[in-house]
Amino acid sequence: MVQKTEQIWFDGRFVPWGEANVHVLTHTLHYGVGVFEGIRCYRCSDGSSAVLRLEEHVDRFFDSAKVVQMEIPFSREEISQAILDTLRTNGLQEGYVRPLAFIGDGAMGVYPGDNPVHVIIAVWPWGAYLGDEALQKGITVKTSSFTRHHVNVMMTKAKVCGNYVNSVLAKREALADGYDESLLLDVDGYVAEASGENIFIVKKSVLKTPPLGPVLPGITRDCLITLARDMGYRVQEQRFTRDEIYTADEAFFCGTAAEVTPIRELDRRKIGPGEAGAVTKLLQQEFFRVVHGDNLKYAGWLTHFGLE
Ligand code: PPE
Repeated sequence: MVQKTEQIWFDGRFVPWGEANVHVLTHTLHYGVGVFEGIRCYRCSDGSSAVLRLEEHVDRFFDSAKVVQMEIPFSREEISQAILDTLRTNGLQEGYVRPLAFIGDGAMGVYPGDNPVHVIIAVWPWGAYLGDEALQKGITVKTSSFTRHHVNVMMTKAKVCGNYVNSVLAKREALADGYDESLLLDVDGYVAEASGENIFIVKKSVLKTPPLGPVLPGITRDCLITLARDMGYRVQEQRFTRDEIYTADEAFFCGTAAEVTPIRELDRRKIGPGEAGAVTKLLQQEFFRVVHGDNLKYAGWLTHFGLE
């Protein structure tokens, strides 16, 4: 169960958590055209709190809306401010932020007509997405029987609600079969991403991640490419196949919710020695240092805010 906070920002006003409701004929509920973001805020070691890469998340939110032709009735600045206000109002020092834009009720039928676009921002405490042990020891993964979207079936660069039906199918299948997470291949059979994470592999100290074809342009992915290169590793954005993961030295997933999660097993084959890899652990450590404000080189990735 999600851990409730007090207030949800709803079209420019704060509404108590329990009263942030919509009509059952909300267009997005029926047809899936809505866009959302997932953002983390961290408690820094100096006692302040900071949102990680706020500007990039807000930009992607507006880009996603543009792709599906939704007009968000607020400016980027207003949404950024509202995110900080929602964290402050709820006194949340560390947690997750979920902005969502959706098409309200009015016309029914696929064509949304002039139905209003609403925006909500909810925040809640959210620990390790796949469990604390996952961050330490790594997870088991199954290649999904579901294929990731073709780039011309869904708009894969946009974080659209409806795109996630594919993720839910894959995740349910993986959990039902006793794995922690699913790995989806693209329509050509190459590795794409997980249900809610991007993937990297490491072989002989070279990192590889699939290029931005059918995968979400992950902001954590971008952080890690930068960090890895700055740490002196070669990083290739290149297609690879599932058997390259079987024989990689290391593999890991990354995302806002999942942070940096090692993969210890794919399809019952151990990756390397079957535990979190050395490069993965170094990157994970560096990522956590950065998000907690302990590496000033990346201070620009953090938007600090004070609690009321
Ligand atoms: N791929 C997918 C499909 C995806 O959903 C995410 C984020 C990523 C990659 C990584 O993107 P980024 O967060 O910008 O690094 N998934 C979000 C939703 C997870 C959920 O279960 O809800 C997230 O991590 O916030």
